[in-house]
Amino acid sequence: MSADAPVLGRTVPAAAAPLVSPARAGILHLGLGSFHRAHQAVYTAAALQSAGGDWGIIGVASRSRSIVDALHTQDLLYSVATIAPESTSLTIPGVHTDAFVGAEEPERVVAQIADPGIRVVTLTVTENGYSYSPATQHLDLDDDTVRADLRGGAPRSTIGQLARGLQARADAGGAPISILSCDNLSSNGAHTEKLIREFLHELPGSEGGDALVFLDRAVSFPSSMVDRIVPSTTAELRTRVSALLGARDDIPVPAEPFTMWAIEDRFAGGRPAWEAGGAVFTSEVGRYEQMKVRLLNGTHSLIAYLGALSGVGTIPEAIGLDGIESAARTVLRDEYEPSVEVPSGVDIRAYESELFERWANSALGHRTSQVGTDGSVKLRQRIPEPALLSLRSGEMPHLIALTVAGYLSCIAPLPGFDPGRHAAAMTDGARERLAGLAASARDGRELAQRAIADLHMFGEQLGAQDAFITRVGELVDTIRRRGVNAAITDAVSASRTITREMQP
Ligand code: CS2
Repeated sequence: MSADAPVLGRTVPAAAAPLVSPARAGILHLGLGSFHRAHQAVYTAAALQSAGGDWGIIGVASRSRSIVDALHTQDLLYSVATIAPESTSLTIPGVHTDAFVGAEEPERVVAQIADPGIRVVTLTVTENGYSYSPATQHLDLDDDTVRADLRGGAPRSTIGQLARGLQARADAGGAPISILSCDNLSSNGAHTEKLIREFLHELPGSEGGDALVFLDRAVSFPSSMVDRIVPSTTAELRTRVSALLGARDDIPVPAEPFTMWAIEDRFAGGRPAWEAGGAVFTSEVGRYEQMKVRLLNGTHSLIAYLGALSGVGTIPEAIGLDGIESAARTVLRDEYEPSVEVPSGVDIRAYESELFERWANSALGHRTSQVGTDGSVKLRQRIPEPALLSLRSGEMPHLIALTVAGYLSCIAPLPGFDPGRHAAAMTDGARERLAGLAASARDGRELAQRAIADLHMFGEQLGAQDAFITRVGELVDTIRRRGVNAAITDAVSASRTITREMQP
């Protein structure tokens, strides 16, 4: 496709037409990244196609002007490229009615939340975006942005924007609304509600009082579990999609064919018919979250760190290595699965074998560095509880320990160890701090002690488990001295020994 091809837009003929073209918005979405565009946007388009309704989406990018500019240039259209191993198909959801940058127009975020036409606010702001302090287990009152938001003025944090928006909505008549978190956090609805309430309680005097009464009366916070693997877009995909489309699309989103959304059906102000796109409304969202965050995400982290340390750039390449596949099967069956209550009607064996097919989708090109990014926040959701369950029943979770050892080796390599370029490409808010600890650590045990026990990276309870910390330290040393394959063999065979000993 030549650079002067027509740019995708509502009046530009293209091989795929937008599925819908809503006149009015009913949803405000915070976090206009690729995941939202390949997930909630697609479900919302299906809902509008099947049942209509004023459920267009106003998309708010936290900081990125480039996505907002590109969307406006393309009449708010973009394609989702569904990439199966043998074929790629294109869909243009067409559900967005506007887009802007939250950091540039925070007052507009507040005004939109107050607008009675908006009845659902959806969020994909990542695990990092909730201003939550794991140390206090409350809203992070040491965070400068949160403190500034509490003092007044235009709010910059997501929780500040939501709380100020709900205050303004209460003042404007208090029409019912739902706040729907779509991030990989357990009990994400209750978590979001707790943080917003804490923000309102922290306001001086009785300033937050009316909003708190409004929350009791007319605001709901359903939990939801979201699932679809969405890699970062690439120049190659832009070219391929533009050629298939016959029009230039600068912001296509690649996604796997699999998609899942489990939602608690508690919507104070109504909701789109998302079931038309296959969403499951269920009272068992907690079970779905647990299953997904541990089996998919927990194992994904293991594959990403071991893969990067093996020198491979993508998840399919990593799971294609025998040692990593065997480590992934072992962690799933022996360490994650026993900690999960399977939702009714889900066939866990089928779910697991589908996971291996999804990870092996080589056409998708999902990068180990993408999954390995932000491990300091992601792993906290994925590993402490299953690890503690194993430890309390007298077993060592060797593969979870290996996941942590892989993470530390990638982000905080001990002096003299080079984890390679895929590990170097992982970004992490804790990298500098951990690298500082690693620089003066004598060995893996000392590094693990500092990260897990002193810093409480995975919470206080795991920080008190000496045997686990020692095991992580040993595996860090094995990776450094004998290589990642030796560490995989060691962890998998130690885990098999336990399993055999337990058999009658
Ligand atoms: C991945 C997830 O980057 C990661 O940590 O585990 O983004 C994963 O691809 C999605 O949760 C799949 O739904």
